[in-house]
Amino acid sequence: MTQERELTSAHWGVYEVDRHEGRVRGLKALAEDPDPSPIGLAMWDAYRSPVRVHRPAVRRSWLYEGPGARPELRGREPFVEVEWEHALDLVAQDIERVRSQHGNQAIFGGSYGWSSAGRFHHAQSQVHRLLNAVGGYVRSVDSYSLGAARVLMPHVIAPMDELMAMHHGWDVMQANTRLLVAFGGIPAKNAQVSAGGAAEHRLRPGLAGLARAGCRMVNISPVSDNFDAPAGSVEWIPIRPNTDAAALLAMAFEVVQAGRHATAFLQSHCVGFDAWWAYLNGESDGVAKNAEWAAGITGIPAPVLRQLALDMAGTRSFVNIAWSLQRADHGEQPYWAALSLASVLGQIGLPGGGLGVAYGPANLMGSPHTKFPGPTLSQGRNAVAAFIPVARIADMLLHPGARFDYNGASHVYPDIDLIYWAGGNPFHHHQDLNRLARAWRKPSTIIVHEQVWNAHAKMADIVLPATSTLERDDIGFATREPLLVAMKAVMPAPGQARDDYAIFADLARRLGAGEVYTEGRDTAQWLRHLYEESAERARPLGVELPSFDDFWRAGEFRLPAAKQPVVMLEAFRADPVAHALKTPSGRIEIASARITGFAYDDCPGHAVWQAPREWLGAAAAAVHPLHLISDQPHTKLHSQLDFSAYSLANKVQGREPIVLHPGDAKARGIAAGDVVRVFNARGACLAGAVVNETVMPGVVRMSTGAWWDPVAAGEADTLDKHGNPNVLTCDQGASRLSQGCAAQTCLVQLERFNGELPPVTAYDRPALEALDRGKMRSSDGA
Ligand SMILES: Nc1nc2c(c(=O)[nH]1)N[C@H]1C(S)=C(S)[C@@H](COP(=O)(O)OP(=O)(O)OC[C@H]3O[C@@H](n4cnc5c(=O)[nH]c(N)nc54)[C@H](O)[C@@H]3O)O[C@H]1N2
Ligand SMILES: Nc1nc2c(c(=O)[nH]1)N[C@H]1C(S)=C(S)[C@@H](COP(=O)(O)OP(=O)(O)OC[C@H]3O[C@@H](n4cnc5c(=O)[nH]c(N)nc54)[C@H](O)[C@@H]3O)O[C@H]1N2
Ligand SMILES: [Mo]
Repeated sequence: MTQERELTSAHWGVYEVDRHEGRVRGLKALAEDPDPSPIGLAMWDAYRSPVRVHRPAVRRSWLYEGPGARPELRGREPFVEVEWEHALDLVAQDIERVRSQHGNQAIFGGSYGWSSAGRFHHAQSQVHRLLNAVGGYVRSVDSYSLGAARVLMPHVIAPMDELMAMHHGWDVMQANTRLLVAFGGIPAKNAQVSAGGAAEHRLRPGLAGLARAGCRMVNISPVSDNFDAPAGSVEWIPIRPNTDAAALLAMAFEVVQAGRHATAFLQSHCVGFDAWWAYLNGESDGVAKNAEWAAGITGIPAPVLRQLALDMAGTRSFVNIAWSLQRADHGEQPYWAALSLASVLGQIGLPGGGLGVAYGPANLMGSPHTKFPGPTLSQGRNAVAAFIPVARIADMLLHPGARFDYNGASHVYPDIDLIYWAGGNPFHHHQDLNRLARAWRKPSTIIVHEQVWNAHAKMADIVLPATSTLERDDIGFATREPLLVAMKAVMPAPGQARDDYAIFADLARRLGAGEVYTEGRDTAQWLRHLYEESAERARPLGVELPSFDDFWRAGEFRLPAAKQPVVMLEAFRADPVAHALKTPSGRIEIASARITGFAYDDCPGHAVWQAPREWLGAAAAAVHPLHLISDQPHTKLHSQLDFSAYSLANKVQGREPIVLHPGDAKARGIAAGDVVRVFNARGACLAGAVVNETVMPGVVRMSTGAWWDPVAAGEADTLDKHGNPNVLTCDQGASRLSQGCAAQTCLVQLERFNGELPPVTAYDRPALEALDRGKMRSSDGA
């Protein structure tokens, strides 16, 4: 095999390296990708930006006064650039300090985030492996993506990862589905990504095919521009944010009331329908959950909802539910209600029927390709038992020793003295950033590996510069994608940046765990080893990989497509005994005895409507009358590449755009292009007004991703000049069951910003100083 083209992989896609007479000129779209993402093309220029971290750097007070010195100055005082050897000695000494003084349970290595696409240089796996090699760390469980659903769904149907990987292929949908009802749209912007790299962007062609096949498509959503089917093929039904559970309950009620429910399926494949029906028809609380009831909550006219429910019962129908719906207070309920509605309709397991969780959030769903176990780095064993649900990080730091509920048990927040983070950005992703900034003062030491001087790096004590995916060899692979990619370095690392692996290998040696961490392999040997392990696992599935040398020479390997069309839950439908689910009953649990047993007031034993803390029907809406949706950005992945030309071109006067309805703009004297101040009791930020009717009145939409940029650097409770919606969002768990991220439950007010416009400084480097050896403490050794 010889190499015909040179490929690289990012979460946004597989790209071709554009090489001319030996010199790389940039990246270009993969020839066979039907809908390539422009985001990744921006990597080539962006990774040479001056915002990259070039040298190891230590916060001044921490360096000269020691761990724990003046934590309130994080983000505000200069960094001192030091040699690699010095920096690694400091990190190693501090890990030893914490281990001997407090034990490994004082080290937080949750380190949540996506980092880069290659499967070996996956920063999070690397940091977990390092910390496990030296005695373990406090970990985080679940994700910001799917906090509520990851905990709920295994109790009532199946783990989310299994469900996501078994969606009907788009071909199956096109051949069978006649009515597709989506809650929260099916946006191509989100399906640009798949963790590890999408080689074939299928969403837009998939929806176009559905339209051609005459499938009726309905979008129940507070915004209209999130369903990327051809123009004119989608009916939009606006819904008040966070009220979807009420709509779903009413749809189920109307189907049963009309006698159109699938009694046989409910008997053979489900448990708990009777208990749920007692609630739906008002036996248990005196309120029938009919379409009129739901209209008062959701704003959807009762006849519209009733007719839609009956239409679903009358044809091959599918209900799709975006992940954003569960990223909310009581976020379990729309998921459980959608599953219960799909069960009442009885089409789960039929081609093109049932429930999707979901088409849209990533490219994975709808793939016709074989599920194949790709290369993964083992993280080792963690000797520390303590953990937190991922979005409870500020609670943990603020309330060490306090108890919290999670998934049927009570746990205690550990007392953290050292945070070690690689491959994620909490000052982008966490809710109520002002609260996080206060919580961030708790530990004595915060160590971060970063590529760029974002807020996360600036808020650390020790910053170690990491390479990007274009600067190192790796293997690119994403679940149910067609290509395995030999990612070869195409540009030099900037300054003294090093691979996370190389950093951790040197650190492990200092901590006496060099052999455990590296197993004696360098990067090239690891790539070969991971590839060969993966080839072993593929063989029983009938997938024969070429030798590593052949793969590396060819630069890519095309995986075979699945032999059969993929039909979601087909086997379970055909034989619910032989293919029982992993739920306690082996069936779909419309009511769950186990969850009932947890006795949580905020998540009872079947799907219910409970008003969220903040919504348009809440009393608080009198003061903060707009519901803020902070969705995923179409110009980047989270905060990654926020500084790229492609992302910057989308900003309004340098601020993140906020979309508002013309009526809401007019009432506040706001015109398109104005800078506005968005605020509530938790915080305030600037944003750039975009005025149109893609959002319903009372709703504003600002995507995540803008780097946090407070007017007083690093300081909580000052205006964010740039537009990170997380200064506004609420940092409380979805429920006692999941403790999931509830970012979409958020009321705000906004006004025109008339003051002098402060410049955006998010992409500036912090002040950097040279080492002053005279100031070093004698014990520092270096
Ligand atoms: N309001 C609101 N907030 C949200 C959400 C929302 O919907 N609304 N969504 C949530 C969701 S679903 C998610 S997944 C999170 C996103 O979570 P984030 O943590 O914000 O996003 P990531 O893309 O994971 O961040 C990756 C970070 O790792 C760095 N990085 C990339 N490659 C490497 C590498 O090789 N080595 C090292 N050391 N670093 C690297 C990047 O520079 C970047 O800072 O945000 C959550 N926050
Ligand atoms: N380009 C790009 N793609 C991404 C990401 C990215 O950062 N950039 N992030 C990736 C990650 S980590 C994740 S977890 C997924 C997330 O995938 P999702 O969570 O599904 O994505 P969102 O864009 O937050 O929300 C989807 C839609 O739901 C709507 N919505 C919000 N609240 C409600 C509600 O209460 N009811 C209804 N009916 N609709 C509502 C929003 O308007 C939005 O259009 O996306 C992935 N894809
Ligand atoms: Mo996510």
